[in-house]
Amino acid sequence: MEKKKFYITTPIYYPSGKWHIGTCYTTIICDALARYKRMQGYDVFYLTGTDEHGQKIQKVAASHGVEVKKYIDGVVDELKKLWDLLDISYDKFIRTTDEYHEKAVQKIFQKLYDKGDIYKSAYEGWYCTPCEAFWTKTQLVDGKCPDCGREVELTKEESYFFKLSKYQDKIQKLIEDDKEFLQPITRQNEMLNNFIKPGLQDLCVSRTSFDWGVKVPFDPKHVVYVWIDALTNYITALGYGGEDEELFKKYWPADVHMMGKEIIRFHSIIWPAILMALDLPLPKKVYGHGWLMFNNDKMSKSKGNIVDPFILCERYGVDALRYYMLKEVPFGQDGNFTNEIFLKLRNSDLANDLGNLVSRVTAMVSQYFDGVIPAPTDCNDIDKDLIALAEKMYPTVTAYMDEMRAPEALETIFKVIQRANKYIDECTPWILAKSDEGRERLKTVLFNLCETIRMTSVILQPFLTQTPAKIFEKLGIKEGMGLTDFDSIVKFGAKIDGLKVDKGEQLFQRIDIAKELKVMDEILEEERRRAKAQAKKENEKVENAVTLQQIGIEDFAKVELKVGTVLECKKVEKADKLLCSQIDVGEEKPRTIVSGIAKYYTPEDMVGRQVIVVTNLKPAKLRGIESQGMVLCAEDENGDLALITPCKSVKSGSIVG
Ligand code: ME8
Repeated sequence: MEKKKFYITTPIYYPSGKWHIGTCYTTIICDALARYKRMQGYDVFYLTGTDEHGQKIQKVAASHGVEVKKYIDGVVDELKKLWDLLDISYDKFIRTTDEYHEKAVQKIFQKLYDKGDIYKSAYEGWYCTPCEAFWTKTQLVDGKCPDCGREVELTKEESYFFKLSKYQDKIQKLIEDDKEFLQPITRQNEMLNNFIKPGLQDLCVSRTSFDWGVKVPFDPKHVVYVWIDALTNYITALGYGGEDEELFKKYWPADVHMMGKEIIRFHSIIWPAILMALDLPLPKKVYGHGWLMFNNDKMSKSKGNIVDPFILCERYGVDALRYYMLKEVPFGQDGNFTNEIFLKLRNSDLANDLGNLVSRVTAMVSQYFDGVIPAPTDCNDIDKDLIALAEKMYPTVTAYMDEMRAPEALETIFKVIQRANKYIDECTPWILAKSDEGRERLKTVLFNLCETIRMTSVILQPFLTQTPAKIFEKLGIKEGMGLTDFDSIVKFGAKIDGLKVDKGEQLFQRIDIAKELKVMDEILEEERRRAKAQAKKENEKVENAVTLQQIGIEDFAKVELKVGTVLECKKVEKADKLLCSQIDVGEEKPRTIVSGIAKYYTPEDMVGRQVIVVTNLKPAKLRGIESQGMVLCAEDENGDLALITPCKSVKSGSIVG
């Protein structure tokens, strides 16, 4: 039988390079869903990628003084490393600078133009560059972008327009009639009342004031509006508009477009209208999740929290981060992140509930049955209660995952884990082990516990990508035994007796929270220092880039360079790097010049040497000494420094040039 397909997408990411754990939220939730569906037997296609065109990215690259594509390549590599670190199981990564995508966007634009849904006019209005969004004056809030609150620019350009207004009724009907299309349900009124009912206006879909984008095929001084370029990725990635449309035929329409709530407008209004214009089926669901907040701030500039996913994963494990993200952001609402809640959740759920259960049970199997899981011998009411809960877990979690309620799904699983811990206390294995009769009963108890651990580990696989495999190893479960798939958790009581357990290491070490919070503060301090140094370096780069601009001879002639002879030299007190020299530059009196060369030259090295001096530099005070010029040096990229001297002795004051 042909497998049912499931096509799920994240938005394509701006290559901002500023990744924090909030930006990982969409990919992690999609990953859990994709893995869940794969385990259910669906043929899953999970798409993610990068949104690389537009004015914003062009400006960022220019500020780094780098060619745009080259700059983005580096950032995209970093993003892919991040997804690998987080075990994101995407099937395809699309870049909007991929040639096949650009060509397909041109085809789509042409098609809409030929159909009369795109027409040429002039645009006058407000543009928010950070959001790459157009606004009318009435939509602005206090004259600023209603989405991000930042400054907008008045823009006037000859532009192409998409007839969004033509689709007004159809879009309204879609949102009102198909209750499944836009989720969670609260978003429906938001879109209807704020955007659709007040009237959809035609959308400006081309720009001429910059050129980093897909060129309009029939008018190449225009580039396609970046949101049109970006939204179409969901079909071009499957080959739509290209030579091979097999994947498109197979997977379109998407089952779920997942995104943060700030971009629902684009996905639930503009995107369906484009698809309607292209006569293509609409996605089944557009889901706008809430944000991960840091002290009520969506952005990463949070005070006092580690938000760098690389650091968090390295120190506390990928699963701790995935668990937090999936558990702490409630269905469609915002979640909060603090170092403290993160550590507490890791301790309580992963180290105490799950980790302890596994280590207690494997230790008891080792101690009482030489490490071999015993077969059950009876089944009493306490057993039945545990078994019923474990068997209810899979259908309950599936129902929650169908509604994208990962927190409730995890809560269901952890209730079973907590129930198993309670079961140990109720059954008191350490007392049972003392009598022959008790040892018979103990066989059932330990079998039930191992089976509960196995079943919860099976269903945890889409959420935690590393821990379940470790648990299977501890239980002696190997691939190919049929004990790790969803079919094996429908009924309690798989054939695990006889397997040899291995207690091994703790899954999650308990963390001393007070101590660790201090360590986290130190890490943050170190990060701040590093960021400051990096920013300084970048600024210098930009400054250098400015000075490195070509200059005419008239500019060069403004600099007066002379040969000077060092008459005296001494160290500047309390300044490790500075030397103060008296240098004869052919004037009445020698000049006092302070130079940062003490690490490379001693005062004795300097005296008698000839150097090159910039003699018309404005005097500057260094450590209270007025320096009347600058001695020229060469410095390599390792910071090694050498004085520039004439290669034979010349008269002091000779002009250099
Ligand atoms: O919007 N909490 O890209 P993007 C939760 N290129 N999710 C967050 C978050 C937070 N604190 N911060 C960011 C774009 N995100 C466009 C999409 S699609 C055709 C074009 C989420 O890099 C955000 O909501 O700004 C979005 O889902 C994703 O990160 C990428 O955002």
